[in-house]
Amino acid sequence: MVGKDNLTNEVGTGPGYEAIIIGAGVCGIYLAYRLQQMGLRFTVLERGEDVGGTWYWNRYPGCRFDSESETYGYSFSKELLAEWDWSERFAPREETERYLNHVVAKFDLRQHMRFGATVVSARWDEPGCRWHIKLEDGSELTTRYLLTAVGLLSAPTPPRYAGLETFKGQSFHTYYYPREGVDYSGKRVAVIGTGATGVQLISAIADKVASLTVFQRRPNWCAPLGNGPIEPSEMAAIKERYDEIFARCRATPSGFVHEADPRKMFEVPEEEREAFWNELYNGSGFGIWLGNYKDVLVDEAANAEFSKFVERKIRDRVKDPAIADKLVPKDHGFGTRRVPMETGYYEVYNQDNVRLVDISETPIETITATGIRTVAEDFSFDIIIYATGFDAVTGAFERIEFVGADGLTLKEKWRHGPVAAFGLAVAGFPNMLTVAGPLSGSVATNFPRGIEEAVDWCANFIQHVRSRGHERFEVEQECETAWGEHVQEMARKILFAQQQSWFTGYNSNVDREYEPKAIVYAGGAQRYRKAIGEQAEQGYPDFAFN
Ligand code: NA7
Repeated sequence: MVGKDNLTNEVGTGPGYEAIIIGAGVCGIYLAYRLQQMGLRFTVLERGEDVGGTWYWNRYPGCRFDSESETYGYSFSKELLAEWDWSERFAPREETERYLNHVVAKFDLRQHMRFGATVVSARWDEPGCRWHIKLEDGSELTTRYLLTAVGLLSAPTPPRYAGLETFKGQSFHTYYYPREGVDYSGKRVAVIGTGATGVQLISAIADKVASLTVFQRRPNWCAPLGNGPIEPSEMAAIKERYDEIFARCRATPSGFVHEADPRKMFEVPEEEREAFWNELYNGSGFGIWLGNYKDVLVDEAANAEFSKFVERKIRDRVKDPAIADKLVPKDHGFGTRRVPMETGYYEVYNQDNVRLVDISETPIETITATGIRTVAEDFSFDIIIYATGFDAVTGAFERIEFVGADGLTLKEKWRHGPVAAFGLAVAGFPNMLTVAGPLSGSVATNFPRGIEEAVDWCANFIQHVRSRGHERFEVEQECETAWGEHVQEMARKILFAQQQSWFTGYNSNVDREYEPKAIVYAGGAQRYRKAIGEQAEQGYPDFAFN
């Protein structure tokens, strides 16, 4: 669909846009709302055929929030909050997609959006003081400001096994799950990957397939989601409490309702500790991760103790001790990588039709025409599903060729790891804001809570620039460097910094020219809010304006 604005703004045929937003997911939608309110001439370019980003693409069974539903909606409109009912504590994908469509319709944002619009390059034109944008379909647009809302987990990475193209059955990455659905009845299905996605998918399809073979390289620490319906009376009560709920989210480092227990684990008697942990395990959401004793994610001894507790749970739930043993992570402690939340995941391995193949012991050699060959065995499948993750945070940027003021590409600039002041602005890339980009405080949080603040900051910033008649802004190099150091310093304080996970830029299917290091801000939402808030209050001292 082509929005009405777009027809007059091809290069040479109109004045160009004041702003272009790339992406119509959770972040791009709210950005569009803010720019529309400010009266900018703008468009949103979206690769998908409709709105939703993550919630548009990931159509695999079991895909749902790990955020409490009532904390995931936008908070900017009381009317919107009052009219939307969530049906489950952790809403399924379909419901979130409906919600985002509702928001777009309610605020009449679709008129600004262009779908099936894949940006291939964005080149800064210094004399013209604007960005030149090229789309895959050959069209070219210009804009004064470029705002990226490209998503953190939107560049999927299939594995690099030989023979991938030779498989004669059906195969796909979870991100590109077939829109028409998949018929699993009577099918022999393989799933490769056991991150948050694989865990959701495996649990959802295990009883629908003839056989399921899970190829696991490294197990993750998973914990029960505790999902359930939200009854109408409960939803009504939630609506009464929205101010309180959002205030609570603002008061926690992660933007979730969960806040760490102020006590250190070893200060608490063992019996009491065990009771608390059982409560967390039988509770819901990320409470077990973010609402644990305050030292569990920072102190190795405390972390090891809690990991032992979760290990016992896994061993209790999986009947075969040898399989249970394979499901227990040995190379990292609980919560030092992203915790997949599950519903009946471990019990799946008690089913006769499910088999776990440990590919750290027997690696995959090749994908064949009929299935998968490991060093030990030839497997035949009808369907192979790759739940192999994403080129997280930077991947979506790198598939667009951004060329900055001095001719350097963003990819080249980020070769040794991404840099961006406050995760929002990159030196050498004027008039561009990387909303929810690498090193920003919006990434490792309850996403809508994080992006609402970042979007508000960006919108106010653009307002500042326009109202003073500036044509160009660029962040100072010193600020970018200092922010990069601060990000790493914060990350060193918690245990995830050295782990191989998407928080640290690790993905075995992508070549990196840097060792794992934080690519998201781990200093907490309050610290981040303070840093960007001070910039705004002081008139953006770390930016140059012309
Ligand atoms: P993740 O968390 O990056 O998980 C990817 C999984 O796929 C993980 O178990 C990987 O094992 C495995 N993987 C990746 N490449 C391969 C190859 N080549 N062979 C075998 N196994 C492989 O991605 P998800 O999609 O699950 O979750 C991403 C985020 O989405 C999640 O954090 C939520 O925020 C939502 P490895 O650990 O690398 O050994």
